[in-house]
Amino acid sequence: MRGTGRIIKGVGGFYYAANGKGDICTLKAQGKLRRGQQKPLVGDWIEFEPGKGKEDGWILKLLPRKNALIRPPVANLDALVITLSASSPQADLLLCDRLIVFARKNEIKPIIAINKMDECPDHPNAIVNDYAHTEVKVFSVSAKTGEGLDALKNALRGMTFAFAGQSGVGKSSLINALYGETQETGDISEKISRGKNTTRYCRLIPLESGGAALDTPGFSLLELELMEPEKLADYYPEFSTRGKTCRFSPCLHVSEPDCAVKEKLRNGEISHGRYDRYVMLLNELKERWNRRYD
Ligand SMILES: Nc1nc2c(ncn2[C@@H]2O[C@H](COP(=O)(O)OP(=O)(O)O)[C@@H](O)[C@H]2O)c(=O)[nH]1
Ligand SMILES: [Mg+2]
Ligand SMILES: [Zn+2]
Repeated sequence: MRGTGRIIKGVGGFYYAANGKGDICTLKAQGKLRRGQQKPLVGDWIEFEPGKGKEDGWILKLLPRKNALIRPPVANLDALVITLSASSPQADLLLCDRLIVFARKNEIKPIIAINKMDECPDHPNAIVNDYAHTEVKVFSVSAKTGEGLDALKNALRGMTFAFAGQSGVGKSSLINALYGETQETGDISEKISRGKNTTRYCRLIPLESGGAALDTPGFSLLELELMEPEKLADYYPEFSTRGKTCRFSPCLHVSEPDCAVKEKLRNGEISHGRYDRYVMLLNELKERWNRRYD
């Protein structure tokens, strides 16, 4: 009997789909899909025909996607929890901003979790202030003591989300603390991923609350998708200057005179840290944009 479900894992041409009743089916993609170059992704909602007995079933159709990422290869992601550490490793805010742009460009909601609060005697105000006007919610948490986890869990309820950020910030520990022992932490996972050739593996963990957690190592090394440099500011809501406009259009908000964004920066409505990192990402994009036909 036909059913609808969601792909939670893909390995060597086989897909594993959950049908929402706790059953997992092993499926193959129909030739029709492959010929149409519609490669099923983890996270895809599908129509499928389960196999009879021990046979594998077939994916019949991919349902429309909200988004589809190339790296990691996943569809229909709702939120990205950008994880920082309040102690070590030192928070990489350039990576954080890169991930925010990446998320927004793909219609994924960015959320910041500052983990290891148990090791931080003072509240990490600098980071919180830096993101005050960015429309990114910041949660201070500890996977070790459980501090702040309920609030984060509530914010993620019903969503399909992934944790991203530097190695060692506590992504795996947070997923474990939030949803039970679903993955390996620290050097165990590193040994496993080095041992097998599974650096690209990616798996969705369906949650009782209805959402799903994506378990993937694939978000940390990230180059922004190439875009016109002048588009970068569109992903910084705090740069929006309702009413006032920059004298030049387009304006990159760097050295142009009468720039409304720089005025906001002078008035303290944009954080200097965010702005300085915007200029770094902008320069990187400009350079790649100029070389795009090389
Ligand atoms: N003190 C403290 N240590 C933590 C916390 N969360 C994770 N760790 C430790 O940080 C290290 C890296 O954690 P892991 O979850 O593997 O990080 P990942 O690489 O981001 O997945 C491990 O030794 C964890 O025990 C926390 O909230 N507090
Ligand atoms: Mg990990
Ligand atoms: Zn400007």
